[in-house]
Amino acid sequence: MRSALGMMMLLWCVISPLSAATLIVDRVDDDPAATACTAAPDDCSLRGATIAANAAAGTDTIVLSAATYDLTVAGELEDLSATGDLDITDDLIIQGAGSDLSIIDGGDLDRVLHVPAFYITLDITDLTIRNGRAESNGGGGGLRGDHLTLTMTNVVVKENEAHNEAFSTGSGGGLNIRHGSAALTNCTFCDNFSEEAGGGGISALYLTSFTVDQSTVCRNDGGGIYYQSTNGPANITDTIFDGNIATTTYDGGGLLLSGATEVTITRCDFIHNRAMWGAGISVRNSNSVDIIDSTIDANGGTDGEPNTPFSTHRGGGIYVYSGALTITASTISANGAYSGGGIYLTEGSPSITVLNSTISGNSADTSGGGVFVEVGDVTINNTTVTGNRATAIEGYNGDGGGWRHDHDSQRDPRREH
Ligand SMILES: [Ca+2]
Ligand SMILES: [Ca+2]
Ligand SMILES: [Ca+2]
Ligand SMILES: [Ca+2]
Repeated sequence: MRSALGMMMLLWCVISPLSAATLIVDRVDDDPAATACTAAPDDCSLRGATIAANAAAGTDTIVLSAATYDLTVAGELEDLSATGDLDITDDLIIQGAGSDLSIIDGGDLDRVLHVPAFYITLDITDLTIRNGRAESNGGGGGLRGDHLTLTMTNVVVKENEAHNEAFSTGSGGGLNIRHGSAALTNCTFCDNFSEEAGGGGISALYLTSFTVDQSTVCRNDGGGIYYQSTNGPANITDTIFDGNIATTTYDGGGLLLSGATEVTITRCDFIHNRAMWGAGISVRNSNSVDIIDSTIDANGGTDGEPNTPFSTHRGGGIYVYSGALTITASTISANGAYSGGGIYLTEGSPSITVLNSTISGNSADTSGGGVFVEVGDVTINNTTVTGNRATAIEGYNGDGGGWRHDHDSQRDPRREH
């Protein structure tokens, strides 16, 4: 007969979770059979470790060396890590040796990482995800997940592609996450591509929390970040959006907010981004958007060919279609567009408040060098508007060098005045 202590120990063993394993990857090939991951050498590939971590209950940790791990087993539309993308179906930590030292390379065969199961927690640290390619299967060339609790720290996501995704869902060349949350710290999302749906770097939809801190979003084609959520706050801090272009969506070169609330952008730089509307930032149907201590400089510009992403039609710095935006202690400078070089407010009757800021050196080829208010309300306080220009190109008047204001939202927008 067992003692009471023995029974308690037995019970403890039954109800306690299995101890999570640390799976040390010790070979760089892509063999799905290398799942043992024991102390013996050469028995643990990254794909094998992923399969083993999925099979064992608990939050396992996969540890990578300073090496390049090429994914070479072709076969997309597969969700058990046997082929194509590495599919993660259980809570997992992936720990690299350094963001530029441990590299997972998708070889353009499929996306790199996929979380096909819901309500997974995934923590990725100190590695690079590159050369993923999502082809008609949900976007997210680097990483794709729904209802995912994602933490990425010191991670580079570059040169991934997403193709043929419907506009309504967003595509996300580097990262596509829907529902759940994402916390991205000291990450780099650069040189990714989204063919149709936006979010060349990141597409983040319906999240309960979205934080981007001390990160770089650069040279993504399809726009830098596409964000849509009314489920919780987004905080983007100390992050640089540089050289992104919205070639496919035409909207929001650096950042596209569409149907978002509680978005706070603090100490960020938006520079050299391009789009047809809102080369730096585009705001559509989004409320409680705050831009604080930020710089929006040298975005947009025109090249004599209107209505291309390389030649900004409206809103070199910021385009606001609808919603409410507050800009505080920020600089909007040297941006260019055909209309509204710095800021353009249009037909959804947005309202913006500009406090303690500078709007300078912006230019329009037609009207509203600094600000063009087609329809909407502007409250401006303690702000410098200086050195902006509206030049007349052929067939247009150049008016409102600093400011052109056509209609307040309360007025009949059809009335000329
Ligand atoms: Ca081993
Ligand atoms: Ca596990
Ligand atoms: Ca998959
Ligand atoms: Ca797969």
